[in-house]
Amino acid sequence: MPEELPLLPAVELLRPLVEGASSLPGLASEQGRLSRLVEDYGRGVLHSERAIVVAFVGATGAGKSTLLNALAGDALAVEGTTRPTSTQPVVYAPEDAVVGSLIGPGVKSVRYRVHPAAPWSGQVFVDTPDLNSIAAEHRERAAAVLEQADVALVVMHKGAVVEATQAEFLAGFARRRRLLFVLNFADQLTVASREALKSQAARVAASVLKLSADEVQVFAISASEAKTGRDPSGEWPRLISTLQALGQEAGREKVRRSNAVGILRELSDRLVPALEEVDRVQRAVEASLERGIENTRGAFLEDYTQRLDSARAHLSNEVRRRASAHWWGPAAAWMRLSLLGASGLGTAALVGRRNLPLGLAVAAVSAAVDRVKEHTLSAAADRRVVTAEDPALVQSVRTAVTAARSAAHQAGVEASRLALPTTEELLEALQTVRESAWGYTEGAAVEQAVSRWWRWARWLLLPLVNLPLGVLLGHVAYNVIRAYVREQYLGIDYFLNAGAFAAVLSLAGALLASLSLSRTARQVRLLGSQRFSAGLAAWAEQAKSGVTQAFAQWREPAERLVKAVEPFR
Ligand SMILES: Nc1nc2c(ncn2[C@@H]2O[C@H](COP(=O)(O)OP(=O)(O)OP(=O)(O)O)[C@@H](O)[C@H]2O)c(=O)[nH]1
Ligand SMILES: [Mg+2]
Repeated sequence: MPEELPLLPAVELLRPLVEGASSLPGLASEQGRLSRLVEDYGRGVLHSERAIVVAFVGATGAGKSTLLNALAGDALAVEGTTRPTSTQPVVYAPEDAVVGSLIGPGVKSVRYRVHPAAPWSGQVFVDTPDLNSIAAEHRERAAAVLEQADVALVVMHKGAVVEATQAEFLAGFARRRRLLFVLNFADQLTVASREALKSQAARVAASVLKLSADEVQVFAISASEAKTGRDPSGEWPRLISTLQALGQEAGREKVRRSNAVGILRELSDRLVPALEEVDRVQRAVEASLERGIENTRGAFLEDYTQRLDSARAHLSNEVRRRASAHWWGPAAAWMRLSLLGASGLGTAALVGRRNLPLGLAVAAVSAAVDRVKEHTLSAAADRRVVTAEDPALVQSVRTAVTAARSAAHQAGVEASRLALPTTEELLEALQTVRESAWGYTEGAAVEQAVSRWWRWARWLLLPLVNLPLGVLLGHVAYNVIRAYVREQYLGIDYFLNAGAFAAVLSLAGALLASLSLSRTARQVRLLGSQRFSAGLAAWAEQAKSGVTQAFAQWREPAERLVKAVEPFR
């Protein structure tokens, strides 16, 4: 039973992921290479039925063209004694084979007729010149053609095994492609020197190309002798059967699959360090933003506490007003007033004893003044707490943003990539936090603190204030009844006196209640600061999470790609 192999991911899935991933820092310069890898992958996966593409690679004069001819059983390529003989890649393809992107500028294409009797005909052969012997500007082209081969036959002359210029290219090729090594000129070698050269070649190939020893197969043959049917080393049939196995359907599939897996591994090898690099950048940017924001947080909280302090009078008014709504009895009316309003009404009561209309006038004026004052206080508080902007704070936000930007810049990343918040955005969000904290302070915080006060005041303060008033009321009632019974007349002065006394008593009660509320007003400010502090924390979190999200989005394609490749590692 053959082992179940994981399904290769579709190239349509890989392509956008690779495109997305190539924006990672560290991969920008590899963009071209990465997209070539994907195209290469696509060719292998999509066209696994196509004839295998075999590239002949090696030093000039090693016998590449001769070996090609020997395999195809025909004089396809030009062999020569002049060096170099081949100067451009030539693609030899059977008449019905699809060659597609193999052919391009600087590449010659030749169609050939398949000889059924030939050792290994029917493949697409690419005869390449020695990379050393062609002009530098054509090397790229030759390398690009080679990159598209499924298998490379590395042909070695007696002495030269793998040359430096070839080695670099072949090392890259070997990571994802099948390589076969051919030691040519076996007709000129003794058995001993053949074996010595073969093992030397295997050693060098393994170390230079980073291959394991069992991946390096070296065949000692003579290409020129093979053309005439001779086989001085006896290794020709083994080479042919190895090649034939590659060319058959199962072999082709195996080659293409392992090539595709090689590409996936190479992709992942490039992405993993790039992702680590992004992690490093992310840590640096986030740490810098975090530091900057932490610094501003302390300053903003202190500033807000000061703002609340400056709105102290307004908040005390609010507390008194809310408390008076719970209260019952005549003191409630006084509590609604500020000290100024209360003393105005107190005066009115005293004046009223002598001159009622004047007293009423004083009361009306002081109530009106109190209203206006309250309104002014409230507007001033709004302005001081919410609107006023402190240049030092604006600067501290700007510093935080600039530091994060320069951290990104130092890591070689365009700050616009990272959704770093701007100073204006941060200040705007802060303003919202301030507004909502102020709304809470004026409303719910007052309500909450007053309820707490009312919990004890209703049992202690309320009876204390209302008891003397009750006694006075009882006394007046008693006098009225007694006067009625005795048929005496109680003058208006008596009632005015009693009324004034009641007013003074309730005023005293209201003052007592107001005094007991001073702790409550402090509590309101504390609750307000706490709310602002919580809002600030959320603000900081949001600023940071924007950056974290941007990084996550940036990394996503690369991460998905690495994950898709995981089963093939
Ligand atoms: N004695 C001997 N001569 C060989 C053998 N293989 C090739 N030759 C000769 O070596 C010379 C060079 O062979 P080519 O096939 O042209 O070499 P190449 O690798 O294609 O060289 P370039 O095209 O220049 O890169 C030719 O004269 C061949 O006849 C062999 O196995 N034994
Ligand atoms: Mg040649």
